[in-house]
Amino acid sequence: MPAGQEDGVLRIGKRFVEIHGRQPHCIALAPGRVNLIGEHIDYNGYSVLPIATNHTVRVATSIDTHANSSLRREDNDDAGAAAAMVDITIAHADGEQGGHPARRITKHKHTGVPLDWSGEFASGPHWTNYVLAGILCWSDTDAMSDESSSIEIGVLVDGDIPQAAGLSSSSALVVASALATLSLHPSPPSLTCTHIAELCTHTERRVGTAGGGMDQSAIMCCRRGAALHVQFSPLRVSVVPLPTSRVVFVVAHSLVESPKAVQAATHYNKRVFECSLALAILDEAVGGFLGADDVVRSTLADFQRSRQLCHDGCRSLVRQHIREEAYTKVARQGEVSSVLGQERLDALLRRVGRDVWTLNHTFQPHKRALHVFGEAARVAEFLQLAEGPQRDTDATIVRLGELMNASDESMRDLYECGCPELTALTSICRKVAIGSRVTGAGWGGCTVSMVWSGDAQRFIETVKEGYYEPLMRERATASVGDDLGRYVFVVDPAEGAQLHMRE
Ligand code: NG1
Ligand code: MG
Repeated sequence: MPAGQEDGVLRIGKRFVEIHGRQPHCIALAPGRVNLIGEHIDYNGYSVLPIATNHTVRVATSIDTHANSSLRREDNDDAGAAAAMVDITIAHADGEQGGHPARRITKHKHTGVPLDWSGEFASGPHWTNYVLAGILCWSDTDAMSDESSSIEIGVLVDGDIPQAAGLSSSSALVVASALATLSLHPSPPSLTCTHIAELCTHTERRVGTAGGGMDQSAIMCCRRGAALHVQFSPLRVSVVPLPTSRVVFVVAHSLVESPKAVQAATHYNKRVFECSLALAILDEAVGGFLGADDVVRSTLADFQRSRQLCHDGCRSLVRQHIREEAYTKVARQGEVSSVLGQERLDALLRRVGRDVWTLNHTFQPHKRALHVFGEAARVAEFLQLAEGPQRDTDATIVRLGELMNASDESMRDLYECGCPELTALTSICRKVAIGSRVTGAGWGGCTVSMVWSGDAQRFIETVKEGYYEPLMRERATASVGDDLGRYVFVVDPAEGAQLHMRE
């Protein structure tokens, strides 16, 4: 374990005892991730290319089961009746002052009635929702549903992944929480890293975003010094070498936070809906095969595969069949519910949430689908070059940079998930970088730039002078000073999540 991480493990172990009054049984570490290319295409079924960062979320847990008879009386439903319960206490090392208030969740088990956790997530965004989602990876297991015993789970979270920055602090929290409660699973050794990633992807949707599986896969399965090619349906991962003898990847935070769960209905989930709308229109154009369930389950990648088209062929179909002008909710020719039909619309809204319908009035399937097919083509080319015999040559590296820049432009212009600060930041980054783009969902957060190794320091200085210093002056904050290293840093591609069991 790298030295910094060892300290983190020791620290969380000590704090756990102070806060929960007992030793933790498990400590799990999960890294952040930076996506090099392939944005907003995982939920469309297309492969992506992330790396794990050196930041981690750490989750320590203790899990105790008590036979029913030893239950504390005051915790019971009706006085005297020994109802088995699940009792979860989640705390953060930063505490309330650090914006992470603790939370206790108790649930009574009732014979024959499965536990319903939806209310816990419906009470609004709370940082602990990600922890609960991670624990609930295993909610169908005996330990959670067995009515003959109560279960008490203590959780403590610590970590240093910047939040709401597109570096996946939320998924890291889900994955670390799932790993640290792995013993709730009846047969943990049978689980592979992709299996856990799939469970985590599924469970994180409880928090409210209809995400793809990139983050959880990267966080579980990444390997040191390399990128991870993540393919979907079925989920597969493979390690991709990077030209790291020649270039470094540098992250720079725009300092604009993008709280994805809070804005889901108007930002992220709306995009998921728009892509499904594009799929339904394309499907209609070629014969209308997709029923209500299929339109939820199928992706634009499935469409491409089933029609045996190349990416450009798909883009031509988009231009031919999906009108450029927005599709509106109101009844007129070509409006959304008549395109989808009520049944398919309802099925889609069950996936992305009704608020997507309530809070939005226009939808842009044309632009979104053009981004998706274009981005899928860029990932394919990036991968081919990164794995090809010429992978360390100047020409290849310059082309990888161009692909990153093109990805960024497409996110800004077609997917419309940028913001003015990100536009300013990437253009400053490109003064030195070979290529630079927004990483993660967008609307704020971080950029990732590919920089010649010898230029790393000049890159950092340029971004400091061109972006952070003017921003600090504008915000009347003294200076960037010691914080610079938290805003802009070279990523040394790290290993995926790890679990430490304690005696
Ligand atoms: P971030 O950057 O963590 O918000 C989200 C999704 C990914 C992917 C990217 C965009 C989750 C957990 N993560 O990531 O699946 O779609 O946006 O490429 O929903
Ligand atoms: Mg996230």
